[in-house]
Amino acid sequence: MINRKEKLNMVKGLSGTPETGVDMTLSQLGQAVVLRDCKLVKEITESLVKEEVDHFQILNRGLIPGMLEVSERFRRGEFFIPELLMSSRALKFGLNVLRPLMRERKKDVLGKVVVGTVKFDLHDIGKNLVIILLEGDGFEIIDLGVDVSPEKFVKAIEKNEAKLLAMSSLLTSTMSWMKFTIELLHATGLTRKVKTMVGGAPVTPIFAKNIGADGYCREATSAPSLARELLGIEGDETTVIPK
Ligand code: B12
Repeated sequence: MINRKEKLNMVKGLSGTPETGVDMTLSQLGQAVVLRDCKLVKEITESLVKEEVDHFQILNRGLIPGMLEVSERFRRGEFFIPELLMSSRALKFGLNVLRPLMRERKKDVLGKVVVGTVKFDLHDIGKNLVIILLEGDGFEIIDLGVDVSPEKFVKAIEKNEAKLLAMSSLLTSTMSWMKFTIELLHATGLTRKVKTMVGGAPVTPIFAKNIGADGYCREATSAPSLARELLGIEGDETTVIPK
């Protein structure tokens, strides 16, 4: 039976270059996501927390690069859907360790954000990354899940008095539901109260501009700074769509 230390030594780390200390462990965490090893992901995340490594570092330099590497390998045809789903499950083991700690740390809520994948679309891996990053940054999240209709988005915004709506779409055939949702926000007068941001692989800055979204970012990692910028909190390297 191999113990954890031996197993860790066998995990090379994501980047090819030699690393030491925390850098190496973060890199190994990413590799454990790629290897779809739920137990190892949990163990490495817990050990990094114990070493008092910043939770954002664990996410941004460990778990998320691991998941992005998996989607890249999928794109290259090296991985298939089962691998992708198993890695996403492994990622959740890490997120489950971090989530309660991140919630505990960020007591001051920056604002409520309604998040969901649009109508007829069941993809949620990217959306869930956006959620954990926004939540970790101090936003309160109302997660509507997948296959969310414009009416459901509007109801949740009204009920929760949310300041921001974040929509995800992974299918070209469902992207137009972002547009329909923004149209409904206009019709109900909610655009005066709520900002919108959109993302997902097929979404582009031009599409975001054309449908009247307030912001777009390609990667989940930029979502917190875009959200802050849209709400006038602070922000930098993201795209607020000029009207
Ligand atoms: C996993 C997957 C599935 C899983 C979904 C499981 C789940 N729980 O999500 C399952 C097997 C269910 C599935 C089903 C289908 N899928 Co699929 N799926 C994928 C796959 C392989 C990976 C998507 C993924 O999770 N990537 C990893 C995450 C991390 O990346 P991401 O989602 O892009 O998110 C990143 C950014 O886009 C961004 N982001 C995402 N959302 C948001 C939101 C905001 C606000 C912001 C700021 C950022 C942001 O942040 C993330 C990290 O940076 C892609 C192929 C691919 N390479 O993308 C196809 C893909 C999206 N699927 C595709 C298709 C066609 C389908 C099906 C129609 C297949 C079928 N014939 O049944 C069904 C549709 C089901 C439905 N109604 O939704 C096509 C879409 C083609 C198109 N352009 O329309 C793709 C591109 C595959 C392909 N090459 O053909 N799929």
